[in-house]
Amino acid sequence: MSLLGSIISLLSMLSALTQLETNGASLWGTLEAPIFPQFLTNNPILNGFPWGTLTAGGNNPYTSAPNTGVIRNYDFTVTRGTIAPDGYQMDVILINGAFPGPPIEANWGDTIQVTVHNKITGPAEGTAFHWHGFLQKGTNYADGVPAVDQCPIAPGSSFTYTFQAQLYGTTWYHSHYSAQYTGGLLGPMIIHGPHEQFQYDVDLGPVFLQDWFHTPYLEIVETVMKPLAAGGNPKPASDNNLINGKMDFDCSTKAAGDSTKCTNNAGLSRFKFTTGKTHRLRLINAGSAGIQRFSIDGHNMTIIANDFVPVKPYTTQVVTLGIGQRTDILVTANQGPSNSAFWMRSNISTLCADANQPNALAAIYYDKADTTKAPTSKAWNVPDPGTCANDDLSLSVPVFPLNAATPSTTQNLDINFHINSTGSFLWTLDGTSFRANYNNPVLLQVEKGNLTFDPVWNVKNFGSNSTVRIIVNNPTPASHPMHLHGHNMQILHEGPGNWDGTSIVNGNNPARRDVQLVRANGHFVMQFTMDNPGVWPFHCHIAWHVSGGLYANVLERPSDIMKEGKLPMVLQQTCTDWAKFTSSNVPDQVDSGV
Ligand SMILES: *[C@@H]1O[C@H](CO)[C@@H](O)[C@H](O)[C@H]1NC(C)=O
Ligand SMILES: *[C@@H]1O[C@H](CO)[C@@H](O)[C@H](O)[C@H]1NC(C)=O
Ligand SMILES: *[C@@H]1O[C@H](CO)[C@@H](O)[C@H](O)[C@H]1NC(C)=O
Ligand SMILES: *[C@@H]1O[C@H](CO)[C@@H](O)[C@H](O)[C@H]1NC(C)=O
Ligand SMILES: *[C@@H]1O[C@H](CO)[C@@H](O)[C@H](O)[C@H]1NC(C)=O
Ligand SMILES: [Cu+2]
Repeated sequence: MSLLGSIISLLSMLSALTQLETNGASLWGTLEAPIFPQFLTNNPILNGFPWGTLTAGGNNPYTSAPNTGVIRNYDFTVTRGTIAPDGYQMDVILINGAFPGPPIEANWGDTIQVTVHNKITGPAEGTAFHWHGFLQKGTNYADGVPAVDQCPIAPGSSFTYTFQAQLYGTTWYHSHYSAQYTGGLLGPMIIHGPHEQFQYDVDLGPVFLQDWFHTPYLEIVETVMKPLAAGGNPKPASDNNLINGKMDFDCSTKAAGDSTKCTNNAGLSRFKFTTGKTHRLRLINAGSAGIQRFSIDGHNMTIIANDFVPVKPYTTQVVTLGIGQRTDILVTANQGPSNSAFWMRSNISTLCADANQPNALAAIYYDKADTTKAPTSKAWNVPDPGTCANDDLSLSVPVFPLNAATPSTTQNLDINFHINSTGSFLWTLDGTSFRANYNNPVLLQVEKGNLTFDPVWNVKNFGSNSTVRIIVNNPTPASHPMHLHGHNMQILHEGPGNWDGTSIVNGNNPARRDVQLVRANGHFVMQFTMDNPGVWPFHCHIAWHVSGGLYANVLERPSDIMKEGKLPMVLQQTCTDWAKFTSSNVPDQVDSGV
């Protein structure tokens, strides 16, 4: 019997563990989870739209964010903890005791303010939080990448991030300190905005898809970075796949490791559908390595946004998400009577990542279904094409059209790897394997007018170009979800081999998003408008690949960074606090640092 088969045969919808034991102080995955909007105490949605007459199709999202003047405050306390999301007990790091972390909710144009208290002890560890996909126009310093925007938040210290929700839709936040987010520091973000091109009845909120490892993250990073001859392995296999932080695990398999830590039937995530109504689900691949193929038995999905970009609605049975990518879908509960139940599935593509138990399940119950019973629905038969690529680029047509302007500069940034002289496997972008200097953030150095960088910081200075086109050739046997901070990339082309130098898909309105998969032995071509002075990471979002150096810093309009004036003094304070911490604790930076 397959692993999944044995899990289903063990399956009872009665969990063997409490919610506190599996997910700490989180309600995600339970029938008690809130629907949205929920947390907006001052909720202008209830009495008219805060974005007024702005529409998704009629206003340029990059220049027309409203300024609501509303501040959404969140307070995050980060501590170590022990939970068993899938029944296998793990030492993790938690935000306010919850896994996944608490949702952040705001309206387009609100200011989000999050204070992060680093209470990680035993042992102490730095941290820094990134807000994935936000433009951070005028607030580059709030982007949260250690060694780029700030020094790590030292244990015992706090840091407040303040930035505007300049785009809207679905995203997530996560630690950008080493591979720390894979140990638990992550959570969803929902930004409400105009959606006149589609309507729905119920916003079910985030659906976190996450490959899960039964080894603490730091141990995995050590294995990834170790010389190959000493047991190094740059491709660790995941142990399970979670939906909203939950899945069962079969403790009788040899992957179970320490069986004293393992409990069967930890409990699956459950969702409630209202019969006849249309539901919005916000899919987020928040994992470490695996590509997710998401589907709901018996139901079509209508795709309405990819990353922070509303798209012309299109229908599909399966959607593919690389790490960091989001897809918002609409699903109508019209495939049976009101006591129906169906499986939600998310499969890790095993042709693209090693996974011991790749297939995640969650239960969807129509209103009158018996929630103590497991669904019995059959999966769509849509075989994995095995390309490790995103779905057809031509389908993703932004609601607000922007054409592909002629670039003022074009640069190749090839992906590759090598084994260094001491035997470790390292990834390179444009020939350099990135390594962070936690004590000397790039942005702080640029502000002082020093544009001479350590070569291992892999800084690409694009000066004052208007539009930059980047060709990423990937002659490696692995696919990579490539993420650019501070921008939506226009994705001009994607495919096997090298780019032919001319082909562009939907040139008058190409797809835009902030993460794009480049397939194994393939390429992608993207461009972005240089309208956001700053230092913007461009990197692979596979945790183990960025640990291995698959990362560059895009430097945009440095003279404008200097002109913009002084950075908040609290940034320099992070370095003072970090220097103080490291004078008595020497952190062992085993990986690239980001
Ligand atoms: C799903 O969509 C396809 C078109 O893409 C259509 O032919 C089919 O009838 C739909 N199925 C359901 C169950 O809605
Ligand atoms: C996911 O995996 C299950 C179990 O192997 C399979 O039945 C199903 O068809 C797969 N779904 C997709 C969309 O590949
Ligand atoms: C090779 O890479 C590993 C991992 O980053 C590092 O610890 C080691 O110092 C590197 N060797 C050399 C000679 O730089
Ligand atoms: C500029 O920064 C580089 C890299 O951090 C450093 O080596 C150099 O000394 C700095 N130059 C000046 C003039 O401060
Ligand atoms: C544009 O970018 C290229 C690097 O691709 C750089 O050499 C050039 O100086 C930049 N041009 C301007 C006007 O800054
Ligand atoms: Cu990668």
